[in-house]
Amino acid sequence: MKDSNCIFCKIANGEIPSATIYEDGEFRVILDRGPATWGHALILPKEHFSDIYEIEDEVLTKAFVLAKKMAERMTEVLKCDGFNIIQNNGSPAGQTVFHFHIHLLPRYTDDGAKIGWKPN
Ligand code: DGP
Repeated sequence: MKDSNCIFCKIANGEIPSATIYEDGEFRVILDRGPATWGHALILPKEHFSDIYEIEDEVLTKAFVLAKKMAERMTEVLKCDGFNIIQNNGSPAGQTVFHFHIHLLPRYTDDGAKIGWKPN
């Protein structure tokens, strides 16, 4: 259900303009306003779910299938060298907007972005 106070609800449903790179009936993919790398984008479901615990499995599945398709297409277009697909849940994990979203992060050799978890 739409949350009238949620900025990503407004963006996903076209009430606030955004740099949209893909849209269908259920999702909008926009460029992040503070890109960590060139082409950093976000998949937003049009329906409001605050995080992975709340999102319906069917929507979650479609969101990650879309993430794969976007990664394939963005890799072709941007000619990036790698790709992070990141999804944060809760403040300690870095979530700042409480509307489920998936980060699409094209990576470039030596891009210097401090992203990506590595085991010690
Ligand atoms: P997270 O930290 O996982 O909740 O990511 C939120 C991301 O959303 C962060 O990279 C900044 C981006 N963001 C926040 N507000 C806006 C906005 O109004 N427009 C756009 N394009 N991106 C936003």
